[in-house]
Amino acid sequence: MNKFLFKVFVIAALMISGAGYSNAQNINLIPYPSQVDVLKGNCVLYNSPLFTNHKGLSGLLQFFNEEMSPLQKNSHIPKQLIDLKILPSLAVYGSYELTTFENQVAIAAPDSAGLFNGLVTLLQLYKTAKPLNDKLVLPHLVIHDRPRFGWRGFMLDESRHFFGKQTVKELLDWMAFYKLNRFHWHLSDSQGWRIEIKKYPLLTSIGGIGNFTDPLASATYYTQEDIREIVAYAKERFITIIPEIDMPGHATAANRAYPAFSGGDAPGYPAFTLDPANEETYAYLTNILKEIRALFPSGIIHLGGDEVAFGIAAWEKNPGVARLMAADQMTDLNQVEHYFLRRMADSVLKFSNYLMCWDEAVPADLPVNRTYISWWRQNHPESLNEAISKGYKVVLCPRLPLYLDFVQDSTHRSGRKWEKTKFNSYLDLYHFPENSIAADLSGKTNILGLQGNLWTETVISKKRLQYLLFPRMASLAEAGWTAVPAKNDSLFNTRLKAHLLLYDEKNIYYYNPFHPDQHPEAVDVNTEDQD
Ligand code: TNX
Repeated sequence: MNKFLFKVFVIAALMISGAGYSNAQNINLIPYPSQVDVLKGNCVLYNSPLFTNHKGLSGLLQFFNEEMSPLQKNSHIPKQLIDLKILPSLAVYGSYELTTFENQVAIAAPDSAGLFNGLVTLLQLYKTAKPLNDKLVLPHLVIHDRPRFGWRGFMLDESRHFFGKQTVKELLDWMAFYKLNRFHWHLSDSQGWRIEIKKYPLLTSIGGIGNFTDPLASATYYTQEDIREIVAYAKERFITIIPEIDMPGHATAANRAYPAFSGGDAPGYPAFTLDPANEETYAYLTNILKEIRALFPSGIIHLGGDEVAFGIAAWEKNPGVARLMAADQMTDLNQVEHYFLRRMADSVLKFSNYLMCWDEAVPADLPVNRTYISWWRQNHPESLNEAISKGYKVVLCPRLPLYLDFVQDSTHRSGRKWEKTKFNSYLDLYHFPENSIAADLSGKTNILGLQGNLWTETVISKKRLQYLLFPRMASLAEAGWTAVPAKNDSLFNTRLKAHLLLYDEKNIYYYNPFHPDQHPEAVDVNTEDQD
């Protein structure tokens, strides 16, 4: 071996042993950072909240300190000073550098999102380290980190079942803990309308009644005050909320409240759509969305647009639709569906920066620069390709492997499977998008990122909600953040085992892939014989 090769060999060996050392030293970070250098020596810190002398940055510490306070058994131990620096030279939004040394910690980032991400990394180091007499001994570390995708999302359906403020806040905490930064909130569907609209109070008093398993359950919904509180809570955690008001399908609950705007009944789908031929429908929906816009600073409104086909047969019997088609020379109902979406886009984009739709809307020719597409139909790859080639920005959330209402093991009896056998294991999520047709697209700028979606037809209890989400939220996090070369099943498993202990501490009812019997499947609804 010549000298040069020998050097390369030694450096490679050092790097590999460095990675091994990281794990041995409990660097149980999820998502794993781009680069972790473990240097000689330790960093000894107090097991206590942080403070900074930068007045403008102290708000960033709130999440960290709230998470730390239950761990602090002794109230006399001093707060720990942290050195936070904004360094605009570090280019990627959300990236950071974290150094732990002697008894100090420093985080530098180009923006406050990056500082927050660095603090979350520190929080994970704290939580997975063993305190010794109120002190934490961490290795001397230098971490350079940057996200793979800008959009690292999670969607919760609160129409099918309603979970409420406390649960949503807990989920936002976990999202922040895992550097997930987009919360897509499915607030309306056929089974219930969940957000107060002042101009149309029946949407909640009547539309809020019922859920997927009990159509007579008393009305549940968020008041506008609740929404503001949750939006502020999310903001402290650097999470942007994208509200969804599903239209023109999945609208039965809204139509129960205001039947004048219903598109009519289709077999098996009563009052499923909104009426595309009634001019007043557009004014009504625009008024609703104006109130929504005022509540959500994200400036992105998701209009749904999915599965309209389920209820579209009703439009065949609607004389208004026939007139509309004749007047606009439309030849099929699909064109009417697209006309509806374009009309809504026109009015929404007057007051909202962006709109978002499920991928059925790709052929509708919505404004490309101001529409984001959620690609969910993994069985329609052509829809993703069409979205990309038309220039839409896309969030990847294909059912396989990103739907969290799908079961995570072949033996599970409750939840969805695809074609009776396919399900979404925690490793299937972990390997996204490399294991999908989106693999080649992931470097493209059109891909905003990815998102896991929890539909809640089969989820009534918090126990089951947790069972479906944990540990798959950890997989989702690493899929969204960690660059491919740093993804590794066995190292992920090691780190995940340390995170399962954190779930135990918080009494989370999770699926343990290493000991499936630890928590038997949480079953609210047995779906064994259904699709
Ligand atoms: C399809 S995903 C739906 C939802 C269901 C989900 C169940 C999407 C845009 N529409 O309405 O809840 O499947 O997996």
